[in-house]
Amino acid sequence: MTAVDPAGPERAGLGLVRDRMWAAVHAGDEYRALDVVLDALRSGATVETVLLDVIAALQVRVGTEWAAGRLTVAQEHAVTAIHERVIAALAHHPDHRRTPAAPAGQITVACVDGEWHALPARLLAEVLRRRGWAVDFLGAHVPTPHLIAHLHRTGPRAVALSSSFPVHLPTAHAALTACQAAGVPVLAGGAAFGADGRYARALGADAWAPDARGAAAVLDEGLVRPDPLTALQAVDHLPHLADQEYTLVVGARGRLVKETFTGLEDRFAPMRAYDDVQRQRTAEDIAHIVDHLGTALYVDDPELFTRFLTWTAGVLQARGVPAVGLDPALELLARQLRDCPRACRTLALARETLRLHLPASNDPGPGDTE
Ligand code: B12
Repeated sequence: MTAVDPAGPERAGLGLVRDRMWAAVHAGDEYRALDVVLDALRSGATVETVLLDVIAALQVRVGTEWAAGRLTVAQEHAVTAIHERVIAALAHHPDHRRTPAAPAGQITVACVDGEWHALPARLLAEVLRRRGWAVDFLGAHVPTPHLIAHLHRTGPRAVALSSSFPVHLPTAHAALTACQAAGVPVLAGGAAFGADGRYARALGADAWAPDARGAAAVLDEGLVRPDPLTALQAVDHLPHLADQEYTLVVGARGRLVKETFTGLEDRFAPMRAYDDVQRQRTAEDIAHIVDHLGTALYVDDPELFTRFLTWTAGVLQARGVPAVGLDPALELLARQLRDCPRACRTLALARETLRLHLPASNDPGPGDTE
């Protein structure tokens, strides 16, 4: 006799909804996408399931497809835009709108300054609303002074601070410390804080959750209001920053990018044939590498840098760009930062990992690199 998985039929049903939704958004058909969602709700799915197990899951798929070179940037934008409009349509749909008579409390949901990934925060905001919270959703890229002014004006129970791209972690640290100094506890979340929330803890957030359901559970339990004075003293709780390496890398960012780019033209032969667009992309890639190096130094975690490099190598390979060009770039950076032991260790670990990671087929052959 075979065991019956009680969640099986629902999982199978959701798989079908995701497939139909993917077909609709991939075709750029917003109306069909909304129909798919409304059908799913009529068949018994909850709005929260649609938000998290259909839309969020497909956003992750968008990322995977784009990284693999199977979706263009424009297609990624189009799919995200349709999802945003479907979320808005659901929030305002007369059958599914939810305005709690007596809200559980006020929560501010905001993205860190510089953070353009608003959709993860939007999903969180909608889930919290449906769980009974009154939510101020401030969207992408919220400058910290404006966030603090908003907190003083509205006095929420907590701030849910969202960040998806790790380079925003130093800014997130300043933002969360400022919120705590204003007496408002911070729940941190989003991919930037690490799959296990390690950077939320390192930066002193009051709490972290992996997803919107987890966030709702944390808020239901309640967060203690931080003592503003303790929050300000905790700014110093990253003792490794005393070596000034982070400050140096951020301060020298422009020069590091420029000299690495120029050096790469000498050291990496395929680059000499690059057209203007490819040269521009290379400069952007180097800038992202320097920014991630700075962030890894800030949180004192070389693995943050290695993860980004491995990801970058995968993206380059999917586009037929020789990822072996990353090694000379890292070596050039190490030379410029030879007086910074933590930076050199971080760069060495990334180079070692890339050597193990890159398949032999990526070798451009003798004479191509010098
Ligand atoms: C759409 C998208 C964009 C859009 C965002 C539009 C928008 N309105 O949000 C745009 C075009 C702006 C964009 C820009 C960039 N993006 Co982008 N983007 C994505 C994509 C495909 C989907 C994002 C998304 O909606 N995710 C889905 C949600 C559901 O994510 P989620 O993290 O699981 O969210 C849940 C939890 O994290 C949690 N949560 C979220 N916030 C919070 C907050 C709190 C307090 C709590 C408790 C929980 C919580 O709850 C959510 C729901 O359960 C991702 C791929 C991916 N895997 O996410 C890439 C991705 C995040 N982007 C990436 C990159 C590189 C960039 C750019 C640097 C590209 C570039 N070269 O310019 C820029 C950076 C912009 C910036 N400065 O912030 C990379 C990051 C890689 C890395 N190593 O970190 C990714 C992973 C792409 C990939 N294919 O691998 N991007």
